[in-house]
Amino acid sequence: MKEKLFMQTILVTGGAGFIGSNFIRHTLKIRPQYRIVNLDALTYAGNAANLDDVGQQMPERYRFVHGAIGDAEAIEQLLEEEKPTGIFHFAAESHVDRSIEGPMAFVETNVTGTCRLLAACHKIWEQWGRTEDFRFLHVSTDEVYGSLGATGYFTEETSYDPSSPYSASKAASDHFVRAWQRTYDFPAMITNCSNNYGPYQFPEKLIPLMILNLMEKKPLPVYGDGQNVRDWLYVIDHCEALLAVFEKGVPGETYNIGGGAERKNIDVVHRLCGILDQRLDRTGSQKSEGLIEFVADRPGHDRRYAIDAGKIQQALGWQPRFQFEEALTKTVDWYIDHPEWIADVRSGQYRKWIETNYARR
Ligand code: NAD
Ligand code: TDX
Repeated sequence: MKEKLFMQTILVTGGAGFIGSNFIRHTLKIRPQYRIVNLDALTYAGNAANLDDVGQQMPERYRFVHGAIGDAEAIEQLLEEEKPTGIFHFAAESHVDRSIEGPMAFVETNVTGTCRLLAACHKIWEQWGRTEDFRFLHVSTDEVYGSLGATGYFTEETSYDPSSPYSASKAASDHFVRAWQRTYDFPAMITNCSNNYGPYQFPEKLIPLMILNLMEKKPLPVYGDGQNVRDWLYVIDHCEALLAVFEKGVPGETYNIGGGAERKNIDVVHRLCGILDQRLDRTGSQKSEGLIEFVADRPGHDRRYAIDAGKIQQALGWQPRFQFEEALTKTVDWYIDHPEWIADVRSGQYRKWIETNYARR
């Protein structure tokens, strides 16, 4: 992609969620050439307050638009109005356990929603005369590859073999993105990354759930035998990898992004107990390990994920900068330092904030 000397607008979908909000905050900090429009439907996982300070500090570089990726007409209108040079597509239903309880929302948002977004973007890109520098970056997951045994890594050539309704819906969305690229030459790229952790993550995912439960001295539910392995990626490393793909990646290509930090769930939980005990001065009988409870396993629970990130490292020069133990401690400290964020999320107050601040387009 050619370097541009003027300010460019990029469109982010799902920017009020965990990764999207970190992406917007970090990108505005390290890339002065970007202005960001954030389109988010504000589902239970969207918290517009995640970017409240950004909106106040740089209103000229950040715009929030309340809307859904499935609303093709609104998307087309927004594209015409903003003329973005690219799209980072984060918006999704993202939690595996919720997909087991209610799969249809995952089909509607991740599959149908992504297709409607693709169709709208493709239509407008054609109207613009197939702008050469336009890029559509689809943010996906390593869960599309299914489960690994004790050895081996996911590469970009690994066959798709999703286990949960969530991962099946993400796999379907990846196939549609590829179809739009191959059929219409639409300049799309796909990234498949491992488990992210960091600030602003909704406390339904393992790490923030355990941190909040530890702070509140609640039980720590570990599924099955706790021996499942995840490859942890600090969210800022992920954001920098996405920028590298957007700026230097090749349309039609897929890039795997991993943190190179494979850990068993039970080891992550023990580590969190250690960090929280140290931070909250819990010693002797106050120590947190006693809160660990092994509970029924997740149905279809993938045993191990591990990413081979060789392609993005060699082709685009991206490497993770953060070590797991150091970034995990940084993450715990962020939650300890943000009691209001936790109180709003725990009480549901963050939803009321949204209702009073934004009206649906
Ligand atoms: P999240 O659940 O925290 O946020 C999702 C955001 O999308 C929310 O702000 C929500 O309001 C918004 N959204 C949902 N439906 C929408 C719709 N129809 N239209 C517009 N906005 C909508 O998710 P996350 O953890 O930040 O994940 C972001 C993306 O990264 C997802 O596509 C997910 O599949 C992918 N991913 C996440 C991880 C991870 O560890 N969290 C790992 C790999 C891939
Ligand atoms: O309470 C829990 N106890 C537990 O043992 C929870 C919530 C999870 N787990 C286990 C299940 C997994 O082995 O911890 C591991 C991580 O679970 P999640 O945080 O739910 O993540 P995972 O299912 O691995 O999926 C995540 O990474 C890939 C994201 O939610 C996805 O959006 C992403 O695509």
